[in-house]
Amino acid sequence: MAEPVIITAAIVGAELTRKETPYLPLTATEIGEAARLACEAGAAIIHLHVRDKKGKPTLDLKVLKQAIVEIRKRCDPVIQVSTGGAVGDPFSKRSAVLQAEPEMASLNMGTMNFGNEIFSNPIPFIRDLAAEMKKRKIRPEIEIYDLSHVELATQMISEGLIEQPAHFQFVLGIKGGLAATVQNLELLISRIPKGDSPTGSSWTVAAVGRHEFPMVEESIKRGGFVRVGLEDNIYLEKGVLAKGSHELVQKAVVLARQYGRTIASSAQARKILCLASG
Ligand code: KMH
Ligand code: ZN
Repeated sequence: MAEPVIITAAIVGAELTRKETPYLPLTATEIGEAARLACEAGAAIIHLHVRDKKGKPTLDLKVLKQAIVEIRKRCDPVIQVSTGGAVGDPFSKRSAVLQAEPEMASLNMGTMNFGNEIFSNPIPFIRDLAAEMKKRKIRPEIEIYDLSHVELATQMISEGLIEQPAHFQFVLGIKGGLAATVQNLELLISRIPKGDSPTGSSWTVAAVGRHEFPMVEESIKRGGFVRVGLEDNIYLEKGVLAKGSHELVQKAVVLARQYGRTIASSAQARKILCLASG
């Protein structure tokens, strides 16, 4: 029997602006509301970036903590903070978000072209982040954009720097990373360590733009988990803007049910992902 589908909602992101969609939440209150709607729709995890007063991406700890407070007032998702930040953010600030003591954080596994920019993740920085997460009992979500990232993660798992069972996210369709194809997804699934737990490593898929839902479906079919949300895709259908990440979560829920999968609550997600709070 496949496990319930853990749905992550990436509700803010760091690249998107209100020019692309008026539905992007920016303030702590808006982020809290967007999280509430996403959770009511079926999200168990909120992947979190935050914005400053001008709507620009920020890693300011105060702003981050305020958004977490507003989310916690309304709902109880697993909060996964981004250590990726925005392209070009300094490493020190990207590490400092761990001081917010989230249950999970993203761990990006390599320097790469990211659209027309460079997303910088040198190995010493990745290792420092992983060590800090381990120390603070924050579960990493290992962000995989390329096969080489799986190789590095596997090495870090074998060293004990990332604890098993590891949790992977396959980010597909970024210009500079692996394309969002079934062949690439199957390759990645076949290459992640099986782990010590009965279920082995867990994995989820985030595909960008028009690839989001085709890859959600492929993941659901194969027993995986999914991520949707404005960070990755702003359209519900071709030419129809989603009025928030919750509409994308609702669509993922419908797809999951079509394949006989149930939807994980945040309590189930905490157990499945072996979070400290689970
Ligand atoms: N904004 C991207 C450069 C993460 O959250 O860890 C990186 C990103 C990944 O969004
Ligand atoms: Zn992100």
